[in-house]
Amino acid sequence: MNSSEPQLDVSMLPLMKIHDWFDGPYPARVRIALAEKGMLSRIEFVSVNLWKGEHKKPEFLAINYSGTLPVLELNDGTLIAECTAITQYLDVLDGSPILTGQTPVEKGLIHMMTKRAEIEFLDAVSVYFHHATPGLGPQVELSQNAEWGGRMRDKAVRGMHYFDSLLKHQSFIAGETFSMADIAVLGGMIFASLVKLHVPDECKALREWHARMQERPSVQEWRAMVEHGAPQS
Ligand code: GTS
Repeated sequence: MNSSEPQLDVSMLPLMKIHDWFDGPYPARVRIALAEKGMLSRIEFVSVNLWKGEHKKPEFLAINYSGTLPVLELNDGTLIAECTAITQYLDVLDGSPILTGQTPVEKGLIHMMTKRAEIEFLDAVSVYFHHATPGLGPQVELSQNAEWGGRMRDKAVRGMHYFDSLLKHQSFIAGETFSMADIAVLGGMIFASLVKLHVPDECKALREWHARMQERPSVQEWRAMVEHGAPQS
């Protein structure tokens, strides 16, 4: 947003709901985006317990056909799933800071790199978790394919090398500005850490970027929410 444009008074926004699970890597993406925008106070979090398989129950599938978290619920009942779509919605509500790009080129590059972060890294770690580890447990993981999960683990490690190669020449994942694409790779790093998938020592640029990301107030706010622990249910 240009400094000449009026800033949105976030406190005037109606309350919105986010259906998510407090320490999930995908939920982290939206929580970090909300913290970047100073919008956490406008959100009521509704817990969907992944470990109990609540996201696969008919009541939740009516909210999100894909049976995944997070989902944004607006006051009028509109439901927006998919981290990218939610971030895009929040960005249009309040352009400070912009996370999805200002110019057509920035928007295109950020969208591309976010998708790449998902395909090459975050989603691959997720498939590894669900298929080649106990995942969410036998009550939830009803059809596993360990061989495919193992291949996705290898893909995720290749993805880490790819992002490392980019970060040798630029400050952020989609160029010189922090964006939704950085948050998507952060989601991958959060998931990798949960499943103990080590970032290769030689990926120095990726490690340096990750350390820099930990200094952002939004990431610290997210971490504090996680450390606060699971909500009572
Ligand atoms: N493409 C979706 C998005 O971007 O929102 C993926 C969402 C997703 O996979 N969310 C995870 C989920 O619901 C949440 S978490 O694992 O990060 O906590 N996983 C449950 C499952 O059974 O796949």
